[in-house]
Amino acid sequence: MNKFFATTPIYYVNDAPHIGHTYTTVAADVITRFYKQKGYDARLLTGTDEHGAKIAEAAAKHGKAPQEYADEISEKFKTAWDSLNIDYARFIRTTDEDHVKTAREFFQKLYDKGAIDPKPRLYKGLYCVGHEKFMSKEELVDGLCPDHQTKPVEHSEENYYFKLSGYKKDLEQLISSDEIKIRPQSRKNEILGKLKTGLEDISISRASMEWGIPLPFDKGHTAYVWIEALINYYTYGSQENLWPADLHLMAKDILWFHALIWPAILLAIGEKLPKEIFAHGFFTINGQKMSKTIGNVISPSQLIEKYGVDGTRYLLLAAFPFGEDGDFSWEELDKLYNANLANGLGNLVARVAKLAEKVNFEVTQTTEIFDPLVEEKLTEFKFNEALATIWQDIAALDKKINEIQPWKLEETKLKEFLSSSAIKIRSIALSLTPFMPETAEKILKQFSDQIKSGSPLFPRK
Ligand code: ME8
Repeated sequence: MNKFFATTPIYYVNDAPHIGHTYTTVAADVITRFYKQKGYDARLLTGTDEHGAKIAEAAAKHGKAPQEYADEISEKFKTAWDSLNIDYARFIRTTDEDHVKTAREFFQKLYDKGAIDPKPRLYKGLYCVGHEKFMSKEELVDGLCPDHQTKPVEHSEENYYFKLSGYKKDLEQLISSDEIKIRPQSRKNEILGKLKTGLEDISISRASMEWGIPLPFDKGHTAYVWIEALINYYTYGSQENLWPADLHLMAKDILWFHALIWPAILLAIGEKLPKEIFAHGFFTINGQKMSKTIGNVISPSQLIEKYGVDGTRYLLLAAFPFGEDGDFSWEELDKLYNANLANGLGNLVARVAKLAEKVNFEVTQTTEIFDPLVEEKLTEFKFNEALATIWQDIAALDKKINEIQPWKLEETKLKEFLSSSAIKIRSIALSLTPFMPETAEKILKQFSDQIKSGSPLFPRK
């Protein structure tokens, strides 16, 4: 059996999940469900990133121990993904015992292979806790991290170093040849461009950060949280015989870690490399960056409450091209919902079902097909185009009904028309399955045997 192993980033547990995390997770779920539908052993790994300064500080702010705080927030992510029908194979936490064990073994291997300098040395730098990374002076704006509006911490301590600089040539070759496929193409070019300017060795341990995994070869240090977090993919993948990953999905903010540091440390221990890394865009809300201070953070439960589970899944991926930056606003989402779900799909299904019910129409042929164009778009991560393709079919059938006016046809002709319409609707539902699994199932059920009118799929807003 072919396998398909996809991952989302593991999200920080400093705060509850929002629409940003939801976006990536829904996209990853749609892709994984699509491969499953094609007959692959398709698995999705998601979870939470729980060690390091960012989490320790958030916990302290709430007067809690890091583990207690991580338990609480991690549960919120899990609940959110469950309520959104995310079909993950494993929800991994970096505090899980098996991950801690794998991470320690991984660091030991890096050390034994000579990829880590044998002795720590002084590292000085400006550390942004929000990013959990060092920032160069050029990246700062007026001395502040432009993403978090915070002043980075001056850091000066003995750290172990990973010899990243030695992997420049290999990485250039692997990335330019698509052996590690980085997409969209523009991001690949960006990474290759950055690579040209050179790679520096990186610090991979902390001497003063207790909330982390102690290094197996020096208990006085904990593992740098980013390296430890990346290993989560390997914890699950190697255990399940799924390594290498077929797809790491994320936004562009963390592509650097996935496209360069992650392959380098895998190369260092002689492991296989991920096949594809896809970085989608970053979106804003009403043109503004999402932030607690502005008060425009949208939670997955707010979306579900308003649009339902499948409505939310649809709207996130239909709103703008995947890969590019975009913008969400409640007004736009309402508009899309009414036009394409309440009208569009919902209306078409109700219309045909009503006609069929009147004449006791029974579906005898179930020859639906998954639209090959939708399949093509999905393999290229063009979610909004895949959906647009399905909605063209919806519009075409709607138009045909308006033209033919089947309610004026005599019964045999009407039944012929219903028969071909039912097959089209079933095909639409089949192609919709990875996006809107519950709705698709409902439609397929309704359009089998004797068709009956049902309650509206998407009540109008
Ligand atoms: O970076 N637009 O976790 P994180 C699009 N723990 N996507 C967004 C978004 C937005 N406005 N906001 C968040 C971390 N995301 C690390 C990852 S992996 C080994 C460790 C999504 O909680 C997007 O997927 O900051 C982005 O890459 C991710 O959330 C960052 O999540």
